[in-house]
Amino acid sequence: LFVPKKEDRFTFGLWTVGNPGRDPFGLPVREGFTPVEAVHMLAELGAYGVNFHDNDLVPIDATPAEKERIVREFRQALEATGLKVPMVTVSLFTDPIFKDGAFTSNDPRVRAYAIRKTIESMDLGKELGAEVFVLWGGREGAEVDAGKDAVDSMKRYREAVNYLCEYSLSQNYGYKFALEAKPNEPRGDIYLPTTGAMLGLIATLDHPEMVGVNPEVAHERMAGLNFYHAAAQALEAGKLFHIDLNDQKMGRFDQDLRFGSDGIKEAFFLVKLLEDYNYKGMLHFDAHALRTEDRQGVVEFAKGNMRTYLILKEKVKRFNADPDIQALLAEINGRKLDLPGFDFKYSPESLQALRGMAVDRETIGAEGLNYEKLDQLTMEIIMGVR
Ligand code: GCO
Ligand code: MN
Ligand code: MN
Ligand code: MN
Repeated sequence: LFVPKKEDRFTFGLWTVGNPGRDPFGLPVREGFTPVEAVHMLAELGAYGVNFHDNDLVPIDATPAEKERIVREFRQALEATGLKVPMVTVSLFTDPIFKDGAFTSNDPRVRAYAIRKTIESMDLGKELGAEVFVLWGGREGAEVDAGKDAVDSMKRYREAVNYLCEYSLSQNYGYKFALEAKPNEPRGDIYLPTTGAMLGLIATLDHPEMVGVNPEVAHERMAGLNFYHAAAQALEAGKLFHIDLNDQKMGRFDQDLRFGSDGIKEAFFLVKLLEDYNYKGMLHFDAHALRTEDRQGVVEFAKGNMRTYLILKEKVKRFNADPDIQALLAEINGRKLDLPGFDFKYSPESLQALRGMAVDRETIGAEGLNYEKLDQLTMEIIMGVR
């Protein structure tokens, strides 16, 4: 029970299980899993794939011969285990050249280098079969607004994404780009801080159909937002190309906690959204094992993410099949209330019906909605007594 299978489409970043437990205050506490070790460990646990930033696999200063050897050994591990690489991304934040941004840097040399580094990552990703390319603008932001014009930054960001779309088209790569928002960390303020902001930008691109979002639980919660709502908006817009699952306490530093380990109720509604609406993309865990853990703890962490998803999926089934809950929902949501001549679509006739409609404000305003009971029943499902 709750044992992950390939069909569950669970993926992890090389940077997640590879994390040696370094933080801004402390040194590494363990050996992170190398790319080849990560592939074997994750395959054994039943994951579907691994994703990476260019430099999680190939160091930024690798020679062509080193790169060739690293990619060959990685590919052999993939072939031996059947693990896939569904998504690739690019580090535009680690190297000092990106200290004031990549696509939004004031320095055109940095912007050009960032685009070149990204297209080289796209090439690498294609070699390994990736279909989604994530762009997380970790350094695209500012602490000193006097130094960077936020309007220019939007124009530069758009220009870069347009360039990348054209490149993908020119090479017949067929990539879907997924833009990942985050409000802050590592910058004081990151541009395009929320999934909603990304959706707004996408509509202004040359090829909006090629670009969607990669929302992350922790990032919306850092901004004090409801992640389930953000993901729902993206899904409804046909833009949920990828998703970063993890967990986070509101108002804290970027925690990257194991999925479902903090906000279990929101995690439940997220899983319900993804399952009820048949999300077909990857279920990617962008989380890190706690710094208290050794390598065995990292394995437990990886298992725990997937297990929690599968448990919540089972809870969603229970919720959807619960007769008391369904009866309540039918009462709350499913009442057939006829509004003669009016159907929420504008026409002169519907307008006339709307104007003439009798509305009993006081009766409607006084109706109880039974949400207390519904919410308690939901909690009892989650807590495991229903
Ligand atoms: C973070 C981000 C990153 C990105 C990754 C993919 O908070 O550090 O979530 O982990 O997801 O860089 O582009
Ligand atoms: Mn994150
Ligand atoms: Mn993080
Ligand atoms: Mn992420």
